[in-house]
Amino acid sequence: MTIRPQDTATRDSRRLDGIWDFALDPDGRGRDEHWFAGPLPDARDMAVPASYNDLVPDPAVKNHVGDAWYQRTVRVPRGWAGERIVLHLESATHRATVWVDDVEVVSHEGGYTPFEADVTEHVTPGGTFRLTVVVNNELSFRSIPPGVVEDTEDGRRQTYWHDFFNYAGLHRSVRLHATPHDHVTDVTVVTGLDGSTGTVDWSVRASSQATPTVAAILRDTAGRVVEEGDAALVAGSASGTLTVPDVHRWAPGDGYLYDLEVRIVDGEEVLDSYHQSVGIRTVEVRGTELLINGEPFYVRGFGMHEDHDVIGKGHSDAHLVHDTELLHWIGANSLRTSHYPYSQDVLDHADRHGLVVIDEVAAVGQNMGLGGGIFGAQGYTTFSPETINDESREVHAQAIRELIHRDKNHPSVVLWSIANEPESDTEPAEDYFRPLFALTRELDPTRPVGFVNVMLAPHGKCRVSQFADVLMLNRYYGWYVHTGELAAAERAWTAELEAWAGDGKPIIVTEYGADTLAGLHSEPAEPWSEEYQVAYLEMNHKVFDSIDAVIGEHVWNFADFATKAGVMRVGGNKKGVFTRDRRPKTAAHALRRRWLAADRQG
Ligand code: GCB
Repeated sequence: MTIRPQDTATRDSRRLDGIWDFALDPDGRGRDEHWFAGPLPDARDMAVPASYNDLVPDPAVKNHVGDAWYQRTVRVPRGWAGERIVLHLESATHRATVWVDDVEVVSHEGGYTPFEADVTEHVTPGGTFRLTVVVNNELSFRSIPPGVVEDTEDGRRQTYWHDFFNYAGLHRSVRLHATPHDHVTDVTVVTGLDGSTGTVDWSVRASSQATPTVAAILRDTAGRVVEEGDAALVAGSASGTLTVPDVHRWAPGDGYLYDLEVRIVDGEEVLDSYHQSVGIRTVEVRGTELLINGEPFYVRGFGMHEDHDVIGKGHSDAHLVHDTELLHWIGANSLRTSHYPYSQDVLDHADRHGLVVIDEVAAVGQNMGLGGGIFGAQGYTTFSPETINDESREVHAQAIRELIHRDKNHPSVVLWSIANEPESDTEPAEDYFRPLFALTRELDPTRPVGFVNVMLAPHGKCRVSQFADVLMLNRYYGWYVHTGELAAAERAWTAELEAWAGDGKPIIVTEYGADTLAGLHSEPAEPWSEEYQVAYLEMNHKVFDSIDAVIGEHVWNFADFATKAGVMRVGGNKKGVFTRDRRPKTAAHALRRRWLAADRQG
C-alpha cells in the first residue's frame, strides 16, 4: 500500500511524465529476452500519461493484447543523498512489472490503483538509471474486470463483458520521490460533528527506528492553527482527536477543507512532515434517507468514464477542470466513478468542489447474462470453479482494500460500490458477495456500502441487495426494454421501483439513459434522436418524483464514450448528455433546468 507523494518541508517529488520509449511485445518475448536490460528494440515514442491505444493509427496498437514496454532514463536529484527514494506509479492498466536498470523492483495487479517500490538501494543521487515498465492488458477470470484471451488464426483476441474500450497503458503520473528514512507511511482521518463542534480522529502509521512523537496540527484555509495535539509513536502508530469549535463543515456544494499536518518529531527536530486535507462531515443512512451532516441529500449527476479523444483513459488536468465546470453548469452535485477507481486528482478536485462521489471498484462484467450492454448468454457460467471463483474473489477483495486505503480520507466519497451489474440472482452470487460486503464494512465502518444492481435481477430475485445499505439500480425502461414506448416503460418502471421501495432502503438510480446521436432530430420523438433523450429523461424523472425512497438520479452517461466495436454501438456508446468532445445535446439543457430548479429549492 502507498501514500501519495508530496512536496513538503521534508519531502520532494519529481514527475516522470513526458515522452517515453515504447514497444509492443505481441509474442511475449520481452521478459525472456530481458528487454529491461537495454534499450527497447524498435522503440517508438509514447506519451505518459495516456492510453497507448489511440496514439498510433494502427490496429496492431489499438487492439494489442499482451505486454507493452515503456522505458526512459531518469536522473536522481543530487540533493537526495541520504534520503529514502521511492518510485511511485499512480496506475498501470491492468498490471505491471517495473525494473530499475536490471533489477526487478515491483509488480502490481489491478489497473486503477497506485503502487510503489523503495529503490534507495538501486539508485545513486546525482546519477541516472534506466526505468522500464512492462504493462499487460490481458483480462482473465482472475482479473478485475474479467475477460478471456483467445488465440485465433489472426492473432490473439480479447473478449470482455464491460461496455467500454479496454484502454491500457500508464494512465496516470509516474513519480520519483524522496522521503526521510523516518517517515509517515499512512494517515487516516475520521470526522464527526456535535452541533457546531467538529472532531477529527487522526491516526498515523510511521516507519521509524527511534520512538519519537507524532504531532498533528489542523489549520483552516487561511493557514491559522485551529487545534493541535500529539501522541507517542508506539509500535509504529499514534493517534488522537482534535476538536474544532465553530466548525466550517464540508458539505455538498461547499468543499471546505482543513489542512492536517502530521509531523514525526524527535525533540526539536522534525523528521517528517505530511499534509492531509480534511473535510469535516458525517454520512449516515437512516430509513430511506442518505444523510450528509444529518441532512437528507438528493443525489443528482452522472455515471461517468475517464474517457477522451486521443488520450483514452489518460489523466489530464485540463479535461478534469473542464468536466467539473460542466458538472457545475448543469447543476450536478455528484458522480459515480463508473466502473473503476478514478485518478486521485479527480477525488481531490471533488473534495475541493463539494462534489459527492460514489466510489466504485473495477468489478464490472461479472455477469455472463450480459455482454457490453447487450443481453444474451456468453456461453460461460459466471460463478464456478473454472470461471469467477474463490481466487477471483481474493483479487476482488484486494481491489477493495486498495480502493479504501487510497480513498478513505476523501470527504467527497460517501458510498462504496463494490461491483457494477454482477450476476446477483443466484446462490453462488450470494456466497461470492457476502464476505466482500463484510470486508468492506470492516475496512471502513464509517461509510455505507452497496453494489449496482442489474435489470436481470429485479426485486424479489436479487439475492445480493440484502447486504447493501443503499440500493443502486441501473434501469433502461424505454431503451433496452419498451424501446420507444414511454407510457409502457413508465408503468413497468413505477411498478418495479415501488417494489424496491418496500425494502425500506434509500434507492439511487445509478443508470438510466438513451443512446442519442447528436444532431439527429425527430418529431415525434424517436429513439436515437435528441428529442427522445429529453422525453426519456422526463419520463424517468416523473417516476422518481413519485417515489419517496428514490433519493438519487445519475444519468448514464455524462458524455459519449469509446467502446469496442459492435453492432450495438455506433462509434461508441452514445448515451452521453454531452458528446465525447463535451458539446451539450438538447438533454443537457433540459437536465440543467431540472437540476438548477432543485438546487434553488434546496
Ligand atoms: C449498463 C452498464 C454500462 C453500459 C450501459 C449501456 O448497464 O452498467 O456500463 O454502458 O448499461 O449503455 O448499455
